[in-house]
Amino acid sequence: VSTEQEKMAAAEAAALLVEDGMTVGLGTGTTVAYLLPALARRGLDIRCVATSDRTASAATRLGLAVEPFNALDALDIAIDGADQIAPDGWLIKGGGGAHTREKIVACAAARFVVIADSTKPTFALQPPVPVELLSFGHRATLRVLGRVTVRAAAPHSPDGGIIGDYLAPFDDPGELAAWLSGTPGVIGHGLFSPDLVSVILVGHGNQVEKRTLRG
Ligand code: A5P
Repeated sequence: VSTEQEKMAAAEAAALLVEDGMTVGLGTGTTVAYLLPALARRGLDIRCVATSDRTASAATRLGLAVEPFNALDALDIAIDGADQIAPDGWLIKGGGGAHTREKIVACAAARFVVIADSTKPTFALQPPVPVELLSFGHRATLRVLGRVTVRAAAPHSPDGGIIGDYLAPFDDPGELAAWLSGTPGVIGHGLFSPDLVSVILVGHGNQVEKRTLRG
């Protein structure tokens, strides 16, 4: 069974958690790419918001109703991928640079569901940790942060922030998350706390492992 099949299996399991009438946050990435058709096939009456233009266009093409997030102040469920998943539920996200929007959407959702293939769980999170910096004074922010590289391919987020990757090794994701969040000029970072996460669905071969962190 390939990684792609594992992604698809996790995404299809997540699509089954969505019910008629729900407001749904759609994540970004190659795993979410399998979620969108699975959700569209269910033919539910749902209202969606998207964490990226890429997801918004793909969802719209499939017939899902995507609204600007400013039209809603809370979501019933959000479903998204992850780059790394620690045993205690800490995540690293933002490989695709959409982590600031992804965290806002995850936080707005009553249930945040993570979907992944079996390469994503890890014993301990490792750098890089994606960051988004305010453009104003970003060289000074970079100096404070120390080991951050600015992405060459897609240095800016759709909100104009500078996307980079924090590269220094760390032991405690909570401590690093608090320090990054407390540093002026840092708009967002890709460390997602277990407090945000409801369910983690990981494809393992033909099976989907479900871990429930909260109901
Ligand atoms: C996008 O910014 C990321 O947070 C993705 O959700 C994450 O990188 C997982 O992506 P894949 O599903 O493509 O692995």
